Amino acid sequence: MSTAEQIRRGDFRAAARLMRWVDDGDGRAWPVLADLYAFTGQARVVGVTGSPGVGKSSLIDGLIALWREAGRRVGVVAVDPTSPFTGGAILGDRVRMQRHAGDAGVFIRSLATRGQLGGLSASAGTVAQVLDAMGCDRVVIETVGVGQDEVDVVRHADVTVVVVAPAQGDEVQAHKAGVLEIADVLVVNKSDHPGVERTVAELTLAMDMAPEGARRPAVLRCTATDGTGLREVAAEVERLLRDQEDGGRRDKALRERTEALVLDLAATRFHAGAEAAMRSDPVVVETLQRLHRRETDPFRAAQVLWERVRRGHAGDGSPETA
Ligand SMILES: Nc1nc2c(ncn2[C@@H]2O[C@H](COP(=O)(O)OP(=O)(O)O)[C@@H](O)[C@H]2O)c(=O)[nH]1
Ligand SMILES: [Mg+2]
Repeated sequence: MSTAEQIRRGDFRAAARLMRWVDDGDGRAWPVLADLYAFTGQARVVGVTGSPGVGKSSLIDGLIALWREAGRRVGVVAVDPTSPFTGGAILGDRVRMQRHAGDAGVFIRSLATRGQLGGLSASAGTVAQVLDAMGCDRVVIETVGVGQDEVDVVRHADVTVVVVAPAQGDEVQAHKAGVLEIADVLVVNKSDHPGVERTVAELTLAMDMAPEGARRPAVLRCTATDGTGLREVAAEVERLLRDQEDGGRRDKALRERTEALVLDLAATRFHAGAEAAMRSDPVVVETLQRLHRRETDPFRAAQVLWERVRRGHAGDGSPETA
């Protein structure tokens, strides 16, 4: 049986191995991913993003329980590039979502590195596809909402939930800046903490003042640790997913996402080829020497590099290509 088939039949160990390959940028992942692609497109992907410690994992834990109640299979990809030590975030998340550990309808996977298949975003999107092919109908991508890479991750989501904690002082300003563009649902978690009313009021006001045509995410409060407000968050997510389906917007989004993935993958391959060429292609090496002697410039050098990689000379030192 092929690895892809094993994974489709729900072999967790084969799936975990594939995801590790994706995480490590190991080329053995490629043919398996290629075989799995035909079986993707069923899962709805929910991005959950926000600063470390706001309660994303706790919220996801609650959502998993509700989805399981509804008979859904759930996959989670946790991305935490701010924690290079696989221990921290991942063990933490495992513990947080521990009660689902023995449930065959839940698959939780953490990505530790940026991967080489196309950066963090492509790795997360790829792992989400694997979960999709495994038959998960809901896939959550948890990501720390800092930095462009992390924001890019939500491109793979149908619906993005931004989680914030009650703000102190000027924090609300900072929240507003980052969340208006990407949030479909805005969750003020830790509503058992002081400052929640003010935070909800200010965020609601900010959303109301959003320009015409901009997203107007619902602002919901929640206490992930005791489940207060959780059903409302889940209901809003499901409502948005249904809306997309009814409006035919889902297919369009899926097409855009798949094309973006192709771009990511192609760009990554170009980048790898270009790096190899800079070391080993005599024409490129010579061009770089001329560059350093100021006999050419970075713009022309980039053109030479592009042409050499495009024609497949990278790493090929044979005389006729030189
Ligand atoms: N008081 C309170 N604590 C919470 C709430 N949600 C999460 N926490 C706690 O906040 C800490 C960080 O939660 P976690 O889910 O790991 O946050 P993440 O880093 O955003 O994934 C943990 O100690 C949680 O128990 C909440 O609604 N109220
Ligand atoms: Mg977390």
